[in-house]
Amino acid sequence: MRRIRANAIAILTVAWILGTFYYLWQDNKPQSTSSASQSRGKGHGQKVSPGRLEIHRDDRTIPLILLGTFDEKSYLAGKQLKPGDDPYRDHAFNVQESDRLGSERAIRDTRHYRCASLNYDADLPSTSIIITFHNEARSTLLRTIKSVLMRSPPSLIQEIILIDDFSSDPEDCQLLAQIPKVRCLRNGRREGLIRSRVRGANAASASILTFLDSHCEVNTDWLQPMIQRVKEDHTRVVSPIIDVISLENFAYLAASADLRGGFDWSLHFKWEQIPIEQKMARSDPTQPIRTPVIAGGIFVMDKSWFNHLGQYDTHMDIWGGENFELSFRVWMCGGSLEILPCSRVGHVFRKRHPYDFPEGNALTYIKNTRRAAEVWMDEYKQYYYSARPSAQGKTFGSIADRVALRKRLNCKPFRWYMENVYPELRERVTVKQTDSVFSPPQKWKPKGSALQHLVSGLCLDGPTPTGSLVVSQCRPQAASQSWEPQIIS
Ligand code: UD2
Ligand code: MN
Repeated sequence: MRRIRANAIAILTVAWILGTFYYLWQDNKPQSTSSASQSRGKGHGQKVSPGRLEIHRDDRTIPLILLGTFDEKSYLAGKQLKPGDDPYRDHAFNVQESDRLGSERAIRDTRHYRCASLNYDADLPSTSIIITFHNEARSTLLRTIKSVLMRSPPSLIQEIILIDDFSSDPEDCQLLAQIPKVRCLRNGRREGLIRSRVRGANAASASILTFLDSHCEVNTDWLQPMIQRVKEDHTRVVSPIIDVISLENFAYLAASADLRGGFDWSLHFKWEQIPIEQKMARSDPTQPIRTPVIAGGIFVMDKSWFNHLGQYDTHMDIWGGENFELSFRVWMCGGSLEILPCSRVGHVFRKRHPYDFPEGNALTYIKNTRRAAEVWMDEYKQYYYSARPSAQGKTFGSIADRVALRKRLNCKPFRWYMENVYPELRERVTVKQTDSVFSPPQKWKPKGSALQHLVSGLCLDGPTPTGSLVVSQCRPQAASQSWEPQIIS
């Protein structure tokens, strides 16, 4: 008996020692990007894991030659927070903390460790980086630029085009043009990010476009995986995993690698888990993740493909909705969207817009998303109106040129997108009928769905005494106007 007990203790001791060694080994291994806590900002928050800060071997002091005659000290000193000022007021992030970090810093390499052993073509084409901004903080803008110069192979950076969207101080942009490869284009009036990006794309001299927000920090080898994918197939539009830079203390946090872009019927963007079947099928964590939509700000796209597909809808104003329009267009007109886990870019996600919208925030978002829904969503646009009743009756301008574009490009119907790219959206259909909201059966295919003319205020009504169906003014509570979707095969 005593012998058995001694053996058990010995086995437990060995197991404990082995466990301790395994734990230490795991901790020393390059970090993968499992999620721990959650941080959200305007629907763009991602799951993050804080992890350790490691000085990365590629982070060297930037050779002076890369900055040319640019005097970064006086540039940063030119705009300082005054004592007593609210550090969140102008940028909706803690600018004091950003200024304290200065123009560059080491960040943790947040990629899966297997990414480091991937190889890319030696002759990848170069890219024009396009960054539009309106009243960006100097320290975040400069860190974005310097991170690009420091963490990209120089031969891949053709130029960095800044579009100053009529910021209050023209020098924010102009002074940066002293940095070699950096160009500054200033709008003569506020255009919004959509028209500004088109201006930048038109000015670009490289065959590949790379869009970035003005408060990013790119991570190790961020660019090569994206350019490689686009080089192999020019119809691919690719994004990195977008890591989180804390708006409070500017900590660089790894985002989960299991997320893709999604949305609900109100055209509200959200990060969502990759469907379980796809997750199970992913044996290689370095493989691209198909995504129904991209967040919008950070992506790489072939320039001739961008032009062929109609750039952006330039009647969209200021901010919002352009990511849906672009995503639907790419998928439905012959391309694809993917997130590349081996490319990581940090971004400061905010909880509010720090800038004004001349027509108001809500109206602008409605105008932009209505344009996307009207041009691309076919009969499914009724679910958009159902989820966003306030969009009804709001002006959105003429969409004739975008409808003509869709026809010219011979794009597939939205139903194809629903069935092939984002079938999960179907399960989320909620149709407002009278006062109740109901969800359709799980396997419901919205072919010939119950009709409700939400725009005109007319509803499908019936059956009449003669057994026919009519369209009449919507009456809440009217049983004759209450419909359920049915499967029509
Ligand atoms: C996200 C995208 C953003 C854009 C937006 C939807 C990411 C990381 N960000 O919002 O790129 O697709 O969704 O429209 O995916 N800006 C201008 N002029 C303006 C307003 C904004 O140049 O009138 C600039 C701004 O300085 C920034 C960029 O546009 O560099 C995006 O604006 P944001 O950072 O406020 O948008 P964000 O990240 O909330
Ligand atoms: Mn942003």
